[in-house]
Amino acid sequence: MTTPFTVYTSPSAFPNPQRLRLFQYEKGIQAHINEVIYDMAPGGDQRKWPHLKMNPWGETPTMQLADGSYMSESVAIAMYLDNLLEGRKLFGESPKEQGLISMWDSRIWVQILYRITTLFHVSHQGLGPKIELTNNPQWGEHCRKEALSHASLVNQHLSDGREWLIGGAEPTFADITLCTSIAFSKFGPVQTPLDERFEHLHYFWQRWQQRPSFKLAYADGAGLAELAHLIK
Ligand SMILES: N[C@@H](CCC(=O)N[C@@H](CS)C(=O)NCC(=O)O)C(=O)O
Repeated sequence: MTTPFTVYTSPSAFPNPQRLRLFQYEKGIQAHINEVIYDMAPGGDQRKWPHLKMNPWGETPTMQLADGSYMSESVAIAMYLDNLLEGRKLFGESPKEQGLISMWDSRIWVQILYRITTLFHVSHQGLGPKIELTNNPQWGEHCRKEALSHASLVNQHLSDGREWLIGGAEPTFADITLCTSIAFSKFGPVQTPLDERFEHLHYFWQRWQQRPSFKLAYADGAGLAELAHLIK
């Protein structure tokens, strides 16, 4: 069977591609997608000209559509596939659900995930000398504090007993962004494990680990010892 979409992507330790990967398993559309996994570090495949021709931003994930055109940005790709393909709508059914999911997703992406990835990039040389150009540990510490203070607000929001950010029985795309933020908060040089700091983020992280989508999406272990049992 030919798959209509090719996604140029990363190992699961990289949080933005991982948002898309967890989305595809949660929605059950993995049969439509052919993944090409890059050597991001130290290889830097995403910064070489064949990839830059597809996405001048030099980032993953980048998706090729059946008509040969390209789309990038995790949210844009996931939203497109959510609207196009059968299955549960992870960006919401009603206008209110869609608004709330977008609200939580923006908060978590801007104030937690982007902060943590910036901490990673400016505090270390994690992607290697071909790519990491800026070293600014003080900025990294500022980002760590911001991520923690916003994670505290999310923890408070989850303290009313709800399982997922907008309530309901199943996770939405905003929950996916939060899940990948927690995973990356534990990664290598970041070492700010949000689930160890915040009780309700701990239960949220445990809840995700029970889901078949999580087990498939993190099947390479994401470089985390606690997920090594998922490696086949
Ligand atoms: N806003 C983009 C961010 C994509 C992004 O930052 N991807 C990272 C992996 S998490 C990447 O490709 N980094 C490699 C690099 O910048 O060279 C999205 O949501 O997809």
